[in-house]
Amino acid sequence: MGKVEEYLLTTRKKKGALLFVLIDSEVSKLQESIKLAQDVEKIGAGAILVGGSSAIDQLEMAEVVKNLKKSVKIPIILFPGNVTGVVPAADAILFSSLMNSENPYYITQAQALGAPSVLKFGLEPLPTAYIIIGEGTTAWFVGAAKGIPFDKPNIAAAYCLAAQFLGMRFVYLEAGSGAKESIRPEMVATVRKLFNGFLIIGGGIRDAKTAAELVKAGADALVIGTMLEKEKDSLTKLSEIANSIKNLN
Ligand code: 1GP
Repeated sequence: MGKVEEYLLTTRKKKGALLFVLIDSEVSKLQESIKLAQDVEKIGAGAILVGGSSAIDQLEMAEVVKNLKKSVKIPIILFPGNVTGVVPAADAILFSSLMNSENPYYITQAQALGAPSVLKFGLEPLPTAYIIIGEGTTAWFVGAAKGIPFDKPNIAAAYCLAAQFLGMRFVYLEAGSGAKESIRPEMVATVRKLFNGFLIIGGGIRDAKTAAELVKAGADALVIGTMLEKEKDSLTKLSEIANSIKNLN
């Protein structure tokens, strides 16, 4: 097990569920991204994810990652939507297979194309099953996903069990960036009963109540992106979310 994985598991055990903040290098300018990372670190974010399903500018992303790495102590974890999302200087990468894609490119081919760069850059691969819930988001469209309906927790649980049997230690249940609806706590609870690994939940999480419900249901980490880009007083809201999930389990 690598350093980042050990840090995530230890932090989860000692301090409760983690908050991951997603920075899209194409949405925010470099200085804004650095400031955001520093602010969210102060609030208690456990890691910064860099990526997004439409990220195409590899040079820009490499520059953002390099600078973020110098600016904060929490791990910088790549969250690539394609091989272009594999850049140097990060601590780790969500080395993901989009389990419910209908296009094999997103299940194994992009992974094969990106793996040599992961090795070359010395990135810690976190073996992750990426599973898209619902429809209509960029991740759903770009990844050609057969979105699992929000009200079908057993289907999600079956995918997570399959991921576990395949040796993946992380699952990321994704409603999609800016999703109107976030993953439901019922789905998280159903998955939690079967999946023993690290469970990441993201997409459409904007408030403390939802965050607390998801953690109570069994999430190990929540990903917040759009709320920080779009809402006023977003850092205050992030603090509320951080407080709401403290000491929950
Ligand atoms: C997207 O799950 C992440 O990949 C974050 O979603 O932008 O809706 O917070 P939001």
